[in-house]
Order: sequence, then structure tokens, then C-alpha cells
Amino acid sequence: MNEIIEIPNRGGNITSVTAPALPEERKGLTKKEVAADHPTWCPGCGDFSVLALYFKLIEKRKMWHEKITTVAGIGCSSRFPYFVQAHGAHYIHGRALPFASGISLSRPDLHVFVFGGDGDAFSIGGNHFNHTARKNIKMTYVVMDNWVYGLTKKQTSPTSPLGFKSKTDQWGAVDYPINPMKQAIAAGATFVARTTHTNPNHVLQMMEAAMDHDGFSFIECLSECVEFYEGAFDASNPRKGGVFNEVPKDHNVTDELAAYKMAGEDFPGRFGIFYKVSKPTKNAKEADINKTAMEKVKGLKDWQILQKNFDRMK
Ligand SMILES: Cc1ncc(C[n+]2csc(CCOP(=O)(O)OP(=O)(O)O)c2C)c(N)n1
Ligand code: SF4
Ligand SMILES: [Mg+2]
Repeated sequence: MNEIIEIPNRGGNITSVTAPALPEERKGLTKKEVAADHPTWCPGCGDFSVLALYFKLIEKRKMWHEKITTVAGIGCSSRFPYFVQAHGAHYIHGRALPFASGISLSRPDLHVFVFGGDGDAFSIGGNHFNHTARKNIKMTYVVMDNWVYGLTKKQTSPTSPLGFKSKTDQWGAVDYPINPMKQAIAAGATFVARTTHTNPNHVLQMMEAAMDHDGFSFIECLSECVEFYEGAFDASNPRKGGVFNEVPKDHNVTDELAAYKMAGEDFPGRFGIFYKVSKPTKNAKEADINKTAMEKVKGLKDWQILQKNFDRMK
């Protein structure tokens, strides 16, 4: 069946576009069909695993090229959209979320995925993170947290632990790190989850749940930088003698305080969905406003709406 896509224009009218006819049974895209350039990450970098699971998600959820939107800022992790053969943008450092917000608000038929690093998200992009979360704009934001600035070769990041020796803290980091999970909950994100690149099934599970959430979904995904912070997450990896503890089955995901408390547990902490609530999105609220505005100009052509506005200003 042909899909009708409705795109509101600035005059408040809706342009309906009929998508090309599709074969009844369209198979999910395989990795081969959606993988672009060879990723330029260092061998063994955790980011490879996140990308592989995004490809799996695309295939499993039958997202086709025209529906895939991958956005990122700047950093090793933010190279992500280069490696996906579909629509996307490698945008300005820390500014991926406002760019993604525009896409999300204007294209309700898409689900936007944003990938990036801890520096991009919480340092230069810290304010955008807080505001996109509080606005509850529908999208999934995966922060590939490696506790360091990888691309610029080892500076302290907002998530680096105290004492971490880097090019900016030669005697060890002295600033208290932020806690991404607490930050997301406090900012108003309506879906907050945590996973790690060493557990592929879990990463996929979290991405699927985030994609199905109607609102701003945030995932902190531990992703090891083998070049500048090797072994950072060993304590969370059973293959390295660590423990992978899931969120307890009886945890109430709508309990904000319980989620906040769990986020404060010492590393390696818990993995899974900490917090999930249903709240109207900015997307839905704006769609309502547009609908009401459009009722008022029903049947008018764009130039007539403009004329009306000019007349009002006389
Ligand atoms: C406006 C601006 N400031 C600084 C930089 C330099 N810069 C590039 S990436 C980066 C930080 C990358 O760290 P992170 O976001 O954690 O990504 P990673 O490389 O660790 O995946 C910085 C400071 C830049 N590109 N643009
Ligand atoms: S520098 Fe670190 S984060 Fe960047 S590609 Fe290499 S291992 Fe990955
Ligand atoms: Mg980083």
C-alpha cells in the first residue's frame, strides 16, 4: 500500500506526498546494504559494537533508507553517521540535539537517532542536553561514554573519574565527574537507560525499547576507548572478571527517586531501564497548535494567508 506523508508548510497548510509504491513484502536492510565507508575507529574501539547493533536494529525493525536519520556532533563516536549508508548529519560539536530536534519536529514519520560522546553531550553540548530533555522531543540519544575525549587524544571529559591522568590533568583529574544518568533524570528525560558495548544483546534491547518510547529517550552506553582509556570498564565486564548487574526485576521505572538513587550506585552500577514515564511530547503539542492554526486559515492559499497577516499589520 502507498504511504501518504503529510508535511505541514509554513502557511499552515498540509502538503501530502504519496510515497512510491512498495512491494508488499519488503525485507529489512542487511548490514551490507546499510554500511557505508569502512569505520575509521581504532581496532578494538567499543564504538564498533554500537554501530553493529544499530545495523541489527535497522534490519530487525525494517527501517528503510528513506526512514533512517542518524545525527551526531563531533568526536570519534560522532563519526557514526559517516558509516551509515542513509540520511544523516555529522554536525557541529555539541549541537547535534538542536539539529535533530528540527528534524524530529518537522518529520513526524521518522524516528531520529543521535549518537555522540561524553564530551559532545555533557561538556560543550551540556545545555542542549538539558533543554532537549525537558522539552521531551521525540528522538533517541545514545551517548557512547568512554570517560575521555578520544578524538583530540586524551583530555579529561566531564565523566572522567577523579584522579584520571590526561593531557589536561597531568597530575590526575581534580574535578568531580557528572553522573549522566542522574543528569538525564533531573533534566526531564522520559526514558533513561544504561548499557555497555560488551553486552550486544543488551545494547540492542535498550535501543529497541528507546525507539518505541514516545518522547526523549536517553541511553548511556559505556564504550571503551582502547587507545586512551584501556580497561576503564573492566569492572562491568564478566569476561574481564567484572560483574554485569541488571536493574532489579521489581524496580518501578516510573519512580523517579528510586531511579535517581540507583544512578548513584558505585561503578559498575546497574544496567537496564532506570526510568520511563509517559508525558506529552513537544511534537504532539506543536502538532495541536498547528492544527488549530490551520483550522483558522482553512481553504486559503499561502499568498492569501500572507495578505491577511500584512493587512493585520497595517
Ligand atoms: C567548537 C569546537 N570545540 C572543540 C573542538 C575539539 N573537539 C573535537 S572532538 C572533542 C571532544 C570529543 O570527545 P567526546 O565527545 O567524548 O567524543 P569521543 O572522541 O571520546 O568519542 C573536542 C573537544 C571542536 N571540534 N569544536
Ligand atoms: S581514540 Fe579511542 S574512541 Fe577514538 S577511535 Fe580510537 S579507541 Fe575509539
Ligand atoms: Mg568521549
